[in-house]
Amino acid sequence: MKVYISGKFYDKAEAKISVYDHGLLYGDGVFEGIRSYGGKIFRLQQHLKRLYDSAKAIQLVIPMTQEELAAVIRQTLELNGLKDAYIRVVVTRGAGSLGLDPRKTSDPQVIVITDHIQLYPPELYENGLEIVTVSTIRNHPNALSPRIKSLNYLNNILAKLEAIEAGCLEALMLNHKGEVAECTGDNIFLVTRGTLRTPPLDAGILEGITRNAVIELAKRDGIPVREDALTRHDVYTADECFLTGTAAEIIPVVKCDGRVIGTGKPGPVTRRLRELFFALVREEE
Ligand code: PXG
Repeated sequence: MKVYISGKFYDKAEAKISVYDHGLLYGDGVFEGIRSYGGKIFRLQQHLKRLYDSAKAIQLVIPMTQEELAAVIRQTLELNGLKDAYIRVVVTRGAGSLGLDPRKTSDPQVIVITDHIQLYPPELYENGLEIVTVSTIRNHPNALSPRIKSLNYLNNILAKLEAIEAGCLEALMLNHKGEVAECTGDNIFLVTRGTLRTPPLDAGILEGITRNAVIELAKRDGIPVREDALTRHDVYTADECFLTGTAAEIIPVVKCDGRVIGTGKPGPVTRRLRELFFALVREEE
């Protein structure tokens, strides 16, 4: 597998960047996770927009245009002969002297990795996942905006560790107001009496591209959608629950904090949206 780093392709084992890169030293950088299905890259323009917006928010100038980066991503997929792939784009602040000051860096690095990803065992997509609310709250939006997809994922990793400690594969994270925010790498949806509900962006969440696609698909299919502040009580008493993310796609949740959600089996709305989603990714480019 070849990896692109700032203008050149390297074998996976040779793909390296400086230990002085502030991406490594401070998590100073941004990234995207993107999927391609049958050679079609799902919503590439939206991923690039989010990447460039994240970079703008941390005053990082990506040293190529969105069009140039799109071309590099396509070239990397082609070189690796990949049609169904997970694409990781990373932009670091670049190597510099020690000390936080981003002005003491030069050469932001642009990295494109194309590979496969299997986040959860296939049977969980059939039977549903169990999640647990963790004590680590999602980053306060006034401290580090969850809208920025930065290289500093410790907030989410701390939550993931708590979930694993509790015997679950995913964590439900609340925001600073105690409302439901999102999971460590996925957005959350509920179905209550036929209405699809998901936390609004001002709950302090990442604006997931899969989230937006699911909202669109539901509306087009005549399913009412509400972006509402949600509580854990809403999760416990929902008829259905599922998570969305590029890596996880759409995965049903059947238990939260020991409470069985709905029938304890993936529900009809979740199944329907999964079908519509997999049809969409195959047809859209
Ligand atoms: N919330 C957070 C905090 C995320 O990191 C999503 C929601 C879903 O967004 P998209 O645009 O993908 O629908 C993400 C993105 C992983 C992993 O290995 C997950 C993400 C990113 C990188 C790695 O689980 N999720």
